[in-house]
Amino acid sequence: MAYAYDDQNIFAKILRGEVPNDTVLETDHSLAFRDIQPQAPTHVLVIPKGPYVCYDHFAQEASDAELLDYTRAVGEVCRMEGVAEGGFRMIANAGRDGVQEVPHLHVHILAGRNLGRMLQ
Ligand code: D5M
Repeated sequence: MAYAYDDQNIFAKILRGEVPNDTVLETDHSLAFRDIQPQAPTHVLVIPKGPYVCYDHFAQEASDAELLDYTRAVGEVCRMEGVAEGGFRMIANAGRDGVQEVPHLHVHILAGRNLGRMLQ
C-alpha cells in the first residue's frame, strides 16, 4: 500500500515548531512529548521526525538510522519516565479501523495506573 502524508497534521506542525508541545525527549530522528489529553498519569507520545503515516509506512521507508533511533527513543522514554517497575502499555493506532486520529506515526506510552485488560 502507498501512503500519502498530510503535512498539515498537528504533529507535523509540532515538528515545524508551529504548535507548542511538552517535550520529554528529542533525538536526531525522534521526538517524545506529553499527550494533550492524557489517559493515564504518564501518557507520552513518541514520533519519528520523518513524514510517516503509520508503523507500516515507517518500516517500509525509514532508513536504518531512523529505525534504530526511534526504537531506542521509545525505550529511553520508558526509562526516563520510570515505568518499567509498575508496568506500562504501548499502543500505535493505525488507519480507519485502528481509529488513528493524527496521521503521523506515534506510539502512546501509558503508565501510572492499572490500565485494565485491553484484549479479552
Ligand atoms: O491519538 C492521537 C493523540 O494525539 C490523542 O491522544 C491526543 C493527542 N494530541 C492531539 N493533539 C495534540 C497536541 N497538540 N499535543 C499533544 N498531544 C496531542 P490517535 O492514536 O491518533 O488516536
